[in-house]
Amino acid sequence: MNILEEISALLQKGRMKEVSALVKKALEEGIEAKDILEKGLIAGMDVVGEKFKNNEVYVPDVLIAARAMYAGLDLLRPVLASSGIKSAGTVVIGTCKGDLHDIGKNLVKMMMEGKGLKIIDLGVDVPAEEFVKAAIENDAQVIACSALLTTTMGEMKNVVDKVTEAGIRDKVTIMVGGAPVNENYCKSIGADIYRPDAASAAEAALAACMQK
Ligand code: B1M
Repeated sequence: MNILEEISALLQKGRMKEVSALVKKALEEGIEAKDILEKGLIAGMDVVGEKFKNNEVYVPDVLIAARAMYAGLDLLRPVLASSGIKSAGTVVIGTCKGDLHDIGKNLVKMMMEGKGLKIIDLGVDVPAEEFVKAAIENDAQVIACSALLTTTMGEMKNVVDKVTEAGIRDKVTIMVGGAPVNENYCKSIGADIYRPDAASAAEAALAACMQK
């Protein structure tokens, strides 16, 4: 097993300290930060995402793996920034106005980061206007809205309307998700993508960024 495969394997087990040490070692050995990111950290997070989708691992496993990913990312970030490597795309994410549930949203965010996307996390209780403002300011390709309450998913329609009003509808893909949301709802409000879980949401966001 080479060092990048080792990083991937340790990340999958959530071994934060070892991931951090091996990322440092890989940098010292002159391995490119981009390769450490893609073939080590992202590759490991992809496996975790797939297992999570198939119910082979659960929320705590993903959170622990994500913590290991962040430990590695912290070391790579300055190197990636100075080498001018661009992220795969930008996603504005948040939980809709009135809604304080953020565990699922954070999982989606972590999986997206694991795909090499830049994430602007607006947190919880986010009104439609804030999604649109952040998308414009950050030149985002995707707005990702999470809702866990039937009483707050309506804000997703407002996001679609505000994006249209702002004249950026053709520039931004609107993704929706969360327990009460489904494909029919997504279509009925004119959003673009519904995904039921964090791993498939991250895959779809990456694909959407590539198309824009
Ligand atoms: Co609340 N809560 N809660 N709650 N809570 C639910 C959602 C509920 C179903 C419980 C129940 O009644 N059985 C119910 C909603 C009913 C409804 O509207 N249909 C409910 C309620 C009613 C409430 C309050 C109103 C309770 C009260 O005060 N009377 C209140 C509302 C507060 C508010 O938001 N304004 C409330 C409060 C809370 C806590 C604060 C205590 C806490 C949240 C803590 C936090 O998030 N920081 C909480 C919790 C933990 C839950 C349950 C138990 C768990 C939710 C969760 O985190 N699941 C939930 C019941 C349940 O689901 N069993 C419940 C794990 C998480 C990984 O799943 O978020 O679905 P989920 O995310 C998944 C997918 O949905 C998807 O990917 C994730 C991972 O694969 N996904 C996306 C999520 N967002 C996505 C976005 C995407 C794509 C995929 O693209 C953009």
